[in-house]
Amino acid sequence: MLEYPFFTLEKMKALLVNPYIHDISAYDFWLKPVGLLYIAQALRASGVDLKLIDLLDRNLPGTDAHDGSYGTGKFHSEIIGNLKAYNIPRYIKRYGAPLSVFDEIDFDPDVILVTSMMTYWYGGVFETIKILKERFNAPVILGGNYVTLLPEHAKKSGADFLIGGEGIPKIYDVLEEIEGKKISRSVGNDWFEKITPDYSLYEKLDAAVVHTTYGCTFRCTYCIAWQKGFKSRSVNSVIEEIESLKKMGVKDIAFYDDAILVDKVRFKEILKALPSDIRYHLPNGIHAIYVDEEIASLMMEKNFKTIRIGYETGDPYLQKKTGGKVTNVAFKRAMETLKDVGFTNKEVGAYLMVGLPGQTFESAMEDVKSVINLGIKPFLNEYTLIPGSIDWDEAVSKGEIPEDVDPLILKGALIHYWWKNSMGFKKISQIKMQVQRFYRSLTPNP
Ligand code: B12
Ligand code: SF4
Repeated sequence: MLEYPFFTLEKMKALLVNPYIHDISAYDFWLKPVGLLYIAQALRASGVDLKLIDLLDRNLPGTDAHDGSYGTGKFHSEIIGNLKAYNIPRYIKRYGAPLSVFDEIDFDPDVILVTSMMTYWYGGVFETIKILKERFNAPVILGGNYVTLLPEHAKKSGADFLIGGEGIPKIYDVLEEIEGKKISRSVGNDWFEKITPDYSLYEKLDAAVVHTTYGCTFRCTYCIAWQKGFKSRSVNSVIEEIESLKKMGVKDIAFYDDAILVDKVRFKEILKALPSDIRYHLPNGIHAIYVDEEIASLMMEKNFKTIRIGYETGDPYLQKKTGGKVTNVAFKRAMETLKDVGFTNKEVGAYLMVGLPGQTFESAMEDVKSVINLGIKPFLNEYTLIPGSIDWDEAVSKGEIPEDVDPLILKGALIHYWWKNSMGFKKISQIKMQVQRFYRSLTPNP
């Protein structure tokens, strides 16, 4: 447990904001602004007064958000625009609480910290900052994934300070600049072991996200998680965090790790020590190559309700070319192992990517069939070209993508309308229809 040191920032008030999403679709898969909640804990330890507005919190008053299963659910949303300028027949919506929530805020911050996640969600970040600037007279610091990947673009956000990368310890430097005095630095590069996300900022919390590792040891060409390096926490700190979430009334915990199975010995120890009476979820694809019988049985015993495996493509050439995290043999073996201990397609699903550069319609269709034949649900991810990824660098250097492209239209569901390296949205729609037919076949006729 962290010992809170002598405070030097006791009077500073920070408003923490998880911004709106502007997108054509969005769903709450246990979404929590984990990075911002880590920053919050670091600042709390320095004596800062904190208030959180999580605009994506479905428990906020005035929303018509709906609950789905196990703590997931639909966001409140409003149509705010369209994509006619790009010849794409889709509407843009604002996802998150109605604008009236800003009238309810009874807090006068000295500084405002805004987080960001997907690069293509920048519109929601910009709008949120604009509202905050109109409502409060305080400098805005913007951090998170979008700033890390697109620092130049983020200069247009309206924020006064941008912090890319891990955020700790840089946040102290920026607060010192704003305050003009020294701050007690409670954590440094060791933040991942020493602190946990500050969930006490939520009035009502049914579900929470936990990270047991940060970053990834693989190096896939379409991903950027590996650029974060790799850190892993001690078993004790993970279990302590989950025990305290349980005391707060949390019923569902989603692990958001990129590479939770990489150290199998450690993960098995975590599984053995996991508290009961909680449902566990692995929504972020796990690595097939590390699934073994003991892991599968422990996950069954410990009430894992959502397991997703990152299969992406069954084309051996593309598997290798994109980073080699999975093979067909490893995938099949992992599926059999999970089924042998009693998991069914209710819990287990495979992520399949569609629209990868070089992927044919026929091979993607084949992948859907082979996943269904294994008795597993396919979950399609339309390929997103991520700024800063190896694929991005290649596409920009070959002139296939203008470097100043609007990040919004790189999003999976949009890039396939226009990018010549993709099989195209018409073919992707056919693959989606195939998957929908399968889903309908699972629903009993009334
Ligand atoms: C969990 C996760 C998911 C979850 C939930 C996503 C969601 N809707 O929130 C699931 C599994 C559902 C998911 C799905 C997808 N994801 Co995802 N996902 C992640 C993941 C693994 C973790 C994010 C996280 O919680 N990190 C942990 C926290 C602690 O780190 P952090 O957020 O970066 O915060 C740190 C710093 O940024 C900083 N910081 C953060 N906020 C602030 C604020 C301030 C003020 C400061 C100073 C600092 C600061 O401090 C923190 C501590 O160091 C990231 C990869 C990654 N490793 O980050 C990908 C990632 C965000 N996802 C990505 C993608 C592409 C997707 C999908 C589109 C995949 C697909 N093709 O379908 C889907 C679409 C999701 C959707 N539409 O919602 C990409 C995003 C690329 C982009 N263009 O931005 C990432 C980066 C992974 C990748 N493939 O490279 N995802
Ligand atoms: S796709 Fe998965 S395995 Fe590959 S680098 Fe990203 S997180 Fe790691």
